[in-house]
Amino acid sequence: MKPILVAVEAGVQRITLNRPEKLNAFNPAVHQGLADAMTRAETDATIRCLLITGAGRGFCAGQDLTERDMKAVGPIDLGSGLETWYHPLIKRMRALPKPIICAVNGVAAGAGANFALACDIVLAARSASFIQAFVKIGLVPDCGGSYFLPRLAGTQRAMALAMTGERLSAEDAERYGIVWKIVDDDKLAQESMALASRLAAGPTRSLGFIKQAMYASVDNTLAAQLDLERDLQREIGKGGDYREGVTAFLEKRKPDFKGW
Ligand code: T3D
Repeated sequence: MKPILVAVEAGVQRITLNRPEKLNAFNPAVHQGLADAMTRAETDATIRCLLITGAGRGFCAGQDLTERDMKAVGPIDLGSGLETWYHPLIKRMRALPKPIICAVNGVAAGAGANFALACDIVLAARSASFIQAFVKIGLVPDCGGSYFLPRLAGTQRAMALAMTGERLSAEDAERYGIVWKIVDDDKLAQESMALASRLAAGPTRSLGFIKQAMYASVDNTLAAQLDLERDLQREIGKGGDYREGVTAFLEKRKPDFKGW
């Protein structure tokens, strides 16, 4: 069974984590599949939106805990796995100038939860849940969790979630601002694909710039952010989609964006 399923349809690259018997836990094969999918997304101009989801009843249970040898003599170096796999993945997702939608179909735990938070828009099935499971096995949040969570939910909630490892329901995740929308379980695949298709037919370059601006704002001063907006607007104004957008408005028709 392939650990990652990839299908491209109408400009959407759908990536399905596919180890349902292990709740789609990360192992090297999953990481390699994701790295390959990212390379394709970065280089294939026909891909204009990514949609990530999980097969079976879970989204992703984080690191496959059976991969580590607890009987090993001497200290275990968990940093190298992060450097080899997780960090490049998260950085590439953030830098990709195309939207990434996550459809969280079930439990998202540990690195699986934070992988979801690294996506640009998160939809969650009503039965989904999020667990900062790290503390339960004596670890600290990784995969960007200590960066994303306080920024999305606030320090108090992030701290409590990380320290208790309590399961957060989809309803509470929506209330905390961790997910954009909750969707009934049987509608998640359809609704997430509809959103992805809509974005894939959108002004891709504009969407990439929106992503850049929103993420930069977290660390920027207002003055720096105004400068960035000016630079991005100057650049995007030279593109075909801006002309098409305004022309379509004036001609009272739907725009036909080409993604540049
Ligand atoms: O090592 C490093 O590189 C450091 C980096 C760490 C990053 C991390 O992600 S640390 C956090 C790792 N993840 C966890 O600690 C979560 C472990 N899983 C759970 O706590 C529970 O499975 C869930 C709360 C997620 C779901 O519970 P439940 O009751 O719905 O399902 P289950 O019965 O526990 O799991 C179903 C199967 O998936 C089960 O297999 P079995 O017994 O039927 O053969 C279970 O062992 C397997 N599974 C679930 N999570 C993992 C896993 N197998 C390997 N690794 C997992 N993380």
